[in-house]
Amino acid sequence: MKEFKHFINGNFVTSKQTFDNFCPANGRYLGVVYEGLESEVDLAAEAAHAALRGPWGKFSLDERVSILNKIADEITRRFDDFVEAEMADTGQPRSVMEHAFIPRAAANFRIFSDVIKSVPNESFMTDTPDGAGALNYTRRAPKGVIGVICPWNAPLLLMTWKVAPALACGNTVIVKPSEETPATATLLGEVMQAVGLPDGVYNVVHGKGEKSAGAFITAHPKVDAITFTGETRTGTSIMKAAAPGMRDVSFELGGKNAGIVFADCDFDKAIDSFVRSVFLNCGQVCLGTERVYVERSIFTRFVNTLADRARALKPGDFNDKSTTLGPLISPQHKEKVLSYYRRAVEEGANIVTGGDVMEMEGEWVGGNWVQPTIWTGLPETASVVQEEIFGPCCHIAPFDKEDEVIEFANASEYGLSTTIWTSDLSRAHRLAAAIEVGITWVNSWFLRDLRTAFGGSKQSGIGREGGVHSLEFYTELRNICIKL
Ligand code: NAD
Ligand code: 6OD
Repeated sequence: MKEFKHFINGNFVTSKQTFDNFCPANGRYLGVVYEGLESEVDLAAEAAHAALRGPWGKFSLDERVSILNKIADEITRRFDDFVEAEMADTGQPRSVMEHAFIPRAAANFRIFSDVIKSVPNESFMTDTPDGAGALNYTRRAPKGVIGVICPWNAPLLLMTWKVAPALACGNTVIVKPSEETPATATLLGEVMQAVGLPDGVYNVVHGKGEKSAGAFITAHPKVDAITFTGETRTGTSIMKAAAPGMRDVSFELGGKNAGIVFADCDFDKAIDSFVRSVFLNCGQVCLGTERVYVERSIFTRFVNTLADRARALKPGDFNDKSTTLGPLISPQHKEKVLSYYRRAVEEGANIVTGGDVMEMEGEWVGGNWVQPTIWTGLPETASVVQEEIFGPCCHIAPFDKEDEVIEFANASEYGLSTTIWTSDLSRAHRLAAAIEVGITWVNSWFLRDLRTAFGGSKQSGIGREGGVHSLEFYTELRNICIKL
């Protein structure tokens, strides 16, 4: 039996309470997870605090850069272990793990080692009445102990997207992986031991949210700032928990992203891209497209072609390289997605394809499978068009005018990302300026340059991470004024 232990102060440790971990693709028991409560969070906070004043606090920039690169190397060396662990935890296909999610973890450490090495600090020469002047310059100091609260949908990618810049800037971290996906954060503890990261710099406390490790970390007075990826509702609770002590927060939250397809686009490339943006990771991608708007002249062709491609997706064995569809993360999430499938019918949707559970065979019967689903015919006010479902589904609506589709895209409380398909570059620029999101992709989707600002507008987030933007959150900028 596998045990998912906490990693505190450089050691793997257990605690009294436990919960079980299951594979979402087949319901197989994966092992026992130790649940961290107040005492484990206290130990991790003490260790993380002490490490700031210990050897880690004295690491030179070069030493930090060197250890970040060693972490990336060690993740790459243990690539297969990470792939296996994350496949079992999420049930998602090997191809997604091997080509996207696991390589990104190593890339996250490399990019922030580059950023921290090359970022300049500002300086000003200031005039003074005596004519001698003054020199102002800035230094970046680590913020301290960072609480890192993670979701389950791309566990290692999203966790290292926060841990790498936090360490690059000289902070220490207490990570709480999602209770659904404890494996890769634990494995990363082994990586940290192997590369010789000082004790207490990287800590993992497993557990749940309310009345568990999540709430105890975010409320802990020794946690100086909190970075969180997850649901907007959870973000609201965490913001309240962060208020005492005026702790800073960085949030990557939910989305209800619009995709916009003009008749002049490269149709085949657009379809390929929407197969990914709607169904990748079984639709459990915050950047995924759940609202698609298609110019009326190609609407029927687009709907039928995407539906054919949805029906051709191959669910099942995540180890099989030809598998293209994974399961939902949990029975609870499956029930949530199916409740939207039922609601779509109640709200008057036309079901183009899907709309039900996926009948599976053999060992996969025990997994959380639902059909890839496409609806048309709903009004923009329908809850299925307004609320984040986080499943393999989308609603497709026709549009006639550019202004009209901008209005549709912006009629959302969320503002994470959009994908626009057109060969008219002027139009692409106009739409990109008008749509209220943090990230716009034109003729592409989820094409990442890790130096760019990543984050959401409206209820999709607070702050930006990526490249130098991560330093805004993970460091405290100090100004020094020297009278000459
Ligand atoms: P979630 O909010 O349910 O849980 C995320 C984490 O928060 C988990 O570790 C959970 O245990 C913890 N948590 C829950 N309640 C807490 C509390 N009161 N205090 C402290 N911690 C608490 O999210 P999820 O279901 O794991 O992830 C899916 C959501 O994440 C979707 O809404 C998706 O859009 C969003 N997401 C956003 C981005 C982005 O970049 N904007 C990226 C990935 C996922
Ligand atoms: O690519 C990233 O940096 C990122 N944060 C992706 C988020 C994916 C959400 O599911």
